[in-house]
Amino acid sequence: MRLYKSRSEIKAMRTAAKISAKAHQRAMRICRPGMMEYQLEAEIIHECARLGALFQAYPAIVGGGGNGCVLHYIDNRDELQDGDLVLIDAGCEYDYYAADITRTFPVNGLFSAAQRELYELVLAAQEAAIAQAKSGNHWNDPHQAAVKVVTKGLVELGILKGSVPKLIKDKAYGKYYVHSTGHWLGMDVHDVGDYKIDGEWRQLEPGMTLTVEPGIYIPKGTRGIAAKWRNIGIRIEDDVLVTKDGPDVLTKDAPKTVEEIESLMGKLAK
Ligand SMILES: [Mn+2]
Repeated sequence: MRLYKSRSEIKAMRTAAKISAKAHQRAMRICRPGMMEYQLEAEIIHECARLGALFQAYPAIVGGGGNGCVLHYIDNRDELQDGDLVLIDAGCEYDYYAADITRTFPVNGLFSAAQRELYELVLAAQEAAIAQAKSGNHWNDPHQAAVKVVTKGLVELGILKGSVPKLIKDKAYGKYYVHSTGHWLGMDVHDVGDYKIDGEWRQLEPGMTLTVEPGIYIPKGTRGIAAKWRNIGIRIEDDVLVTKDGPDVLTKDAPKTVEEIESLMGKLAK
């Protein structure tokens, strides 16, 4: 029952998504080097509460620099450094329904060349994955689409070496892409429902809602790659409703292109 959302459930999820997207916008607008991670968390909570969502769906993750590589980092107690990215995974609950959004953006408002290259790779992977979140496809199709884009991109950037099909087969991307691409979303942030039926990936059907959230994580001590790639954790996560007309991105109000982010943060002409 919880896997197939009714019209009123979708309405609540849309509201949770819209409020959470506004909270991410607020964090981007306010972020400055020298702020503390918990101060951005406070801005997220403030904006959600201001818009009528008094509860977060889960503890917010606000990780600057290498903290963005720690998957369930909720300490949120470090200072945000000039030149680093910050990863925020936060969403509110509205009428008992959850939103779950991740955005990654530069603390100072401007991506470095290396950050931008990796960011645009994750974004391309996410867009490819979202395009596969459609009725009739299987649960794992978005993940496979993301893996393909990430692997090809990491080879082009010189971070992985070898043939793309072989690297995919060997799961070589797994060194940097350390989780899967999503989960069911609803009353719980990781909602109930089977991902496989009789050992086969389940088919996506209208009314199902899932997250699409590829990421690339390159911690400080990573060996064998150029220094410019290190200390970078990037994840981009949206909430998608499967409809008969294709994927409906409920969280599209949270900026995610480089231009949208730099413009909102005041580094590009409006
Ligand atoms: Mn998630």
